[in-house]
Amino acid sequence: MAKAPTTGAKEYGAQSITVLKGLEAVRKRPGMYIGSTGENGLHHLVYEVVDNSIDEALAGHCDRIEVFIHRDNSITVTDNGRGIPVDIHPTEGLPGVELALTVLHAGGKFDKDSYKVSGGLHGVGVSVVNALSEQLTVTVDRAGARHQMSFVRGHTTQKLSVIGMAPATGTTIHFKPDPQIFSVLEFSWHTLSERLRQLAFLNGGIRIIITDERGETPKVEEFFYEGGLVEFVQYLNRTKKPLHPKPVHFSATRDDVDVDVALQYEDGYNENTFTFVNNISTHEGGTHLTGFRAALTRTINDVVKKNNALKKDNFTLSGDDAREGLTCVLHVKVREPQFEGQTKTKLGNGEVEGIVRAVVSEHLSTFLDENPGVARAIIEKAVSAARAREAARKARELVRKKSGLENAVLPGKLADCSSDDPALNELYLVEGDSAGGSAKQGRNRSFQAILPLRGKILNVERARIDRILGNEEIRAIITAIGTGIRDDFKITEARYHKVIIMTDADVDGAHIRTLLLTFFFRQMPELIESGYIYIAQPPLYRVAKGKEEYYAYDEDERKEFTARLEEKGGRGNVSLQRYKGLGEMNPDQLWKTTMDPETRTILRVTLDDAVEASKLFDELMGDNVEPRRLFIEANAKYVSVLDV
Ligand code: 0RA
Repeated sequence: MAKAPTTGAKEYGAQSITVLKGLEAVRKRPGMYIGSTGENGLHHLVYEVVDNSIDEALAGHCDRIEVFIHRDNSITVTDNGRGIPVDIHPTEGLPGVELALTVLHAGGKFDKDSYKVSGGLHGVGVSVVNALSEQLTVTVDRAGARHQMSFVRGHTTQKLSVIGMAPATGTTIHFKPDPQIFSVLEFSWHTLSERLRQLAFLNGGIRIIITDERGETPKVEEFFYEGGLVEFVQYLNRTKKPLHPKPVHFSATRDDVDVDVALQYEDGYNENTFTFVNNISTHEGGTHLTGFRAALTRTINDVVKKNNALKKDNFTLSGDDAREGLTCVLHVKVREPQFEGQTKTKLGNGEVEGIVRAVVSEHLSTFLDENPGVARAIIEKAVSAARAREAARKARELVRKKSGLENAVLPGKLADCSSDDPALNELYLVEGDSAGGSAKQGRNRSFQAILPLRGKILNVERARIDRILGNEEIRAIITAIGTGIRDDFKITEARYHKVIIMTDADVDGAHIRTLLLTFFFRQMPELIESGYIYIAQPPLYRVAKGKEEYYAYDEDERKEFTARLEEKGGRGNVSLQRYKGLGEMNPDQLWKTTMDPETRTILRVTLDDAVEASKLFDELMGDNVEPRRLFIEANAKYVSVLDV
C-alpha cells in the first residue's frame, strides 16, 4: 500500500515530530519499555541491541556477535550481518538506520519478510536504547562504505555520512546509558556473560564474544555451541551422572510454531527443566511446559506398559515420577507470544499446548522405540521413583491412622495465630529455639504464627522424596503451610499468604536461608510464583545515646546514625550494639525492628532468587570443594566487614 507521494522535506518534518514524541514518551516512562531503571533495566539495554544481531543471525546473515564493556561502562555491540539499511526509506523519507534508531517499533518496518523472534523482553527495539542513552553511535559497514551517525538522548547530533571504506558488512552500536535515567550504571560481567552464554546455547552456531575492559587486563569469554540445546543440556549436567550417554534431541515445526527440545536423565532426584519462548526465559512456565509435561508422562507410561515394568505394582507413574532426574531445555518459537503471570514470564498462547504435546509425543516415542537401551534406563529411573513415592505415601498413611486423624496434625512446635483468614496471616520460620521464643513473645498473635527451626534442615537438593518427608523440620513446614507439595500442591490450601524466613545475619543464617529457598523452589515453586515467600530484614546494629536510639540495617546507616548522635551535644557516649543473632534482641526489639508491618522491611522472594539459591546450594553441597571454599570466604569477608 503505497502512500500518496509527498515532498521529502514535508515528510521529514512530520516524521521528526512523531520521532520526538515517541522518544520523549520512552524517557518519561522508561519502566514501561524496559521494566525498570535499576540493574535489570540497565542490562536490558544490552539485550535489546544483541537481540537485533541475533535476529540477523537467525535470518542466516550473521555468525559472530561481539560485546564490549568499556571502562566508562559504555557498551559496544558489533555483528557481521548485512548492516542496517542506509538508503532512504521509500515512504518514510529517512535512512533505514535512522528509522531503526529513532522510531518506536521500527524493527520490522523495512523488512516485512523477516520473522522477528527475539526482539528483547518487551520487543521494543533499539530506538528505546537510543532514547535512554546519554550518547549513541551507530556504524554500518555496507555496500563497500563505512557509514556513521550519532545521537544524544535520542536526538540526532551527527547525520548519517560515509566516513570511509568497508571491505565487509556489519553493524556496530556503541552506547552509554543515561545517568539521568538509570539509578545503577555499572554493568555486571556475570549477568551479561550468563545471558550471552544462554543465547549462544539457544541459537547454536552463533559465536558470541564478550570482553570486559574495566579491569587491569581485559577479560574475554567466547561462547560457541555448534550443538545448541544438546550442548546446553550437557552443560547443565556437567557435574551430574547421566543415565544415558547422549541427550535426546528433536525439533519440528507445526502450525508455524517451532519446537526444539533436548533432554537427558541423571541419577539425582530433581527436575531441571528450562523453558524459553523466542529466546526469552519463561520462568513461570506456561502452555508449552504443560504440553511437554503431559507428553512426557504419557509417553513414558506407555513404554512402561509395553514393557510390563509395573506389572506387579498396581499404580501408574505420576508426572513427578516421570521427571525425576530429568534435565531438559525446551525452546519454542511463536509468532505472537502472549506473556502472562506475575513477572510476565509465563506463555499464555493456548494453541501451543497441543502443538508441543503432539510433537514431543511423536518424536519421543519413536526415539524410545529405536533406542531400547535409553528407554530401559529411563523406565528404571521412573519406576524406582514411583516405588519410593508409593512407599512414602504408605508411611504417611500409617502415621495418619495411628494419630486417628484424617488431616495432618499441626506441628507441636508451631505457635499458630488466632485469625483464620489466610490472606492476612503470616508464618515466620525462625532460626533457633531462642529467637523463636522471642518471636513468640514479641509477635501480634492475632495474625502472626511462629515456627522455630532447629539447626540445619535436610539437604533437599540431593535427597529423594521419601527421605525429604522423613525429616521432622520439613514435615513441620509442610503441614504448617498446608498446601502439600509437588503434584499434590494446592495454593488454595495455603494457611498463610506470607511465609517469612527469619535467620541470623551470619554464615549459618545465610546457609539456612539458602536451604529453605531451595526447598521451596524444589517442592513448592508455585508458592514463590504467587509471591508468598519473604525474607525478614533484622537490623545489624542498635546505635543509642541516652534515650535516643536507632536501628541500623547496614553499614551506611550505622555511620549515619552514629554521626547524628555524636553531633548532638549533651552527656553520655554513643553506644553501639551489634546483633550477632536474632536471639540477642528482646521480644519488644524484635517486634519493632523486624516484625511490625508498620515499620519492618521484608523482601519478597522471586523465582530467580530461588533458582540462584538452588544453584549455589548445588555447588555448596556438590563434590567440588572449590565453590564451598569460595562461599565461606565470601561470607567470612561479609562478617568481618560487619565486625568493623
Ligand atoms: C533490516 C534489514 C536488513 C538488516 C537489518 C534489519 C539489520 C538490523 C540490525 C541490527 C543490528 N544488527 C543488524 N543487522 C541487520 C538488511 C536488508 C537487506 O540487506 O536486504
